[in-house]
Formats: sequence, structure tokens, C-alpha cells
Amino acid sequence: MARKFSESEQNVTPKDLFLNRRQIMKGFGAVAAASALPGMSWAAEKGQPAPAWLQNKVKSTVYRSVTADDGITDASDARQYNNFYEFGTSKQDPSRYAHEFNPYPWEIEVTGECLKPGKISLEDLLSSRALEERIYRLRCVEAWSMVIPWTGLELGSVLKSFQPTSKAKYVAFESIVRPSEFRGQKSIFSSLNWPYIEGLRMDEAMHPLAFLAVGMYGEPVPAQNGAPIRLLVPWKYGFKSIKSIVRIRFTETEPHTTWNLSNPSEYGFYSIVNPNQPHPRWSQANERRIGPNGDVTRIPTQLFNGYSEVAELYRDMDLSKYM
Ligand SMILES: Nc1nc2c(c(=O)[nH]1)N[C@H]1C(S)=C(S)[C@@H](COP(=O)(O)O)O[C@H]1N2
Ligand SMILES: [Mo]
Repeated sequence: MARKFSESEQNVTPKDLFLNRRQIMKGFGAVAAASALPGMSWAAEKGQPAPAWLQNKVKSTVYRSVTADDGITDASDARQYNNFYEFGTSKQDPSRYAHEFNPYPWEIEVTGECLKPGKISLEDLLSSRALEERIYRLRCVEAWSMVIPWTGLELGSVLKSFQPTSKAKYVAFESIVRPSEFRGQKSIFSSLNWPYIEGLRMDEAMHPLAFLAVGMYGEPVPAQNGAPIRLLVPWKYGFKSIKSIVRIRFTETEPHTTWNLSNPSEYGFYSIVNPNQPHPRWSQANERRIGPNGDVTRIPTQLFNGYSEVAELYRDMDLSKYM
């Protein structure tokens, strides 16, 4: 099921060439080929099909950037072993109940410290923008990880278009609340408070690695992975990578975030992947990598999940103090 990349495809755009990517990316027609592979119709089989314009947009991505050297996780694993508490707390709940969520059409509301607040449809947000592909490691705070190819946009370029003011020191993101489609939001024993909220400091959000994905494995993001648009902050624990975003809010003060509110001593605002900073209940030194062909190996966890170029963001911070 996983997309197979040729040796040359995997090697042409290593992560350290990232900042040069606009020069090197021309001419990689790799993604178009993905749509021809079998097993690519998951969204149609298991969830609500994405509208044609979105399928075409994702499939028309013609260049690639920021690859991980690591082998790519099978699409079937990335789509069936998930955390999305709106659907339930087990890893299987999101794919099992994905079909109950209909994300289309979609709108995002932008509020707070910016000159261009308002509502924007997903279609308008994407219409004037070219998508790119990023292959990112995703490291969950629970100490498992995957390597997933995403299609989408640099977060910073999207945020800039709303013209944040000088007062915008942080940006918060909110996920959808729709109990009629998310059984995890219906439960009286609700696991978390809704909406799921996450946030970044503005300079983190503007870092070129911060990404908004609308596609995964060359297809629109399936419901269980956060359709139709979700965040990826690959140097932070997975819970920062909020799914199914309906609201973006620019703020002057640090926003309250869901996991931090639910358990402040275990989940901080920064949540940087750090093998030297154990979780209060377990070590973060290693992770279970769910790799190609479903093979699971135990590998050492890297500081910043290996994305050391973000270190400059935290130059003046003692990372052992800021969880
Ligand atoms: N709205 C929302 N976003 C969420 C979550 C969630 O429960 N709800 N879980 C987070 C966690 S803990 C992880 S590890 C990743 C998992 O993403 P994946 O299922 O696409 O691999 O999504 C994150 N985003
Ligand atoms: Mo996670």
C-alpha cells in the first residue's frame, strides 16, 4: 500500500537542501505517479470522498521538498493507527468512525490580532497557492513514530496573508466541534475539553518547517488524519499537530492548549521532542518507529526530532525548564 519512491527520488532533496528547494524542485514530477498506484482510494472507501477540486489540487503537486532519510511508513499504518480523540481514545477509533465525519465544504475563521480577520473557505485559501510535498517524521509523546509524506503549504505563508499585527505574539488553532459526527465529543465521560486547541509562538509558526497539510500519500488527508486541513510541527510532539482546523486566532498572550490544560505537569506548551527530558511517567530516550512494511524497530529519539535547524528559535531558553 505504501508509496514506493525510487532511490533517486529519495535522495535528491535531503533535508539540508531545504532552503534551496525552490531552485532544485523544478522537474520532479514524482507525485503525479502516486495516483496511479493501487490502494489509493481509501478516502472514497472509508470516509467521505473529498471534492474533485481538492483531489486534483493534491494530485497536481509537482515538486517535492524536505525528505526524511528514514523509510516511509506504509499508508495503511498511517491511516489505521491514529490519535484523534474526537473519534475516541483508542488507536483504531479514528479509522473505524472516519466515515461519520463529513468535512466538506470547509471554512476557517481567522480572528484576533491581524488586519485581515474573517472567514475563508478552504477552496479560496488554496486556489492561488501551489502545494508542495514534505516527508516528515511524526513523533508522538507516547514514544511511537512514523514517517509520512504530506502535501500542503508552509504555515508562515498562510499566516502572513492575514497580516498579523505587532501585537500577535502567538497563534492558536482550534479543531472542529461537531458532536453529531464525532462520537468522542458526545460522550459524557469526555476525554478532553472541546474544541481541541493548540498554539505556537509566532516565530515558531513562521519557521519554514511548520506546515499545513491538505494531502497525505498523494491524496486528500483522510478524516482520521485530520481532514481537510491539519498542522504539522515536526520538531514537537505529535499532539501539537492539531487536526481539522476551523479557527486561527492571533493573540498577544500564550494561548491555553488542550493537553496542557488537561494535565499541566505532563504536557507543556513547547513540547519539543527531547530525548533528555523524560515524560513524568516514561523515558523519551527511544521511540517505536513504525516503518515500511509495518516493521517496528526501537530507535533513539533525536533532539528536535532531528530537525536541528529550529534550535535557533530556542537559543535564549532553558529547554529543561520549558516543557
Ligand atoms: N484535533 C485533534 N488533533 C490531534 C489529536 C487529537 O486527538 N485531536 N491528536 C494529536 C496526537 S497525540 C498525535 S500523535 C497526532 C497523530 O496524527 P496522526 O493520527 O495523523 O498520525 O495528531 C495530533 N492532533
Ligand atoms: Mo501523540
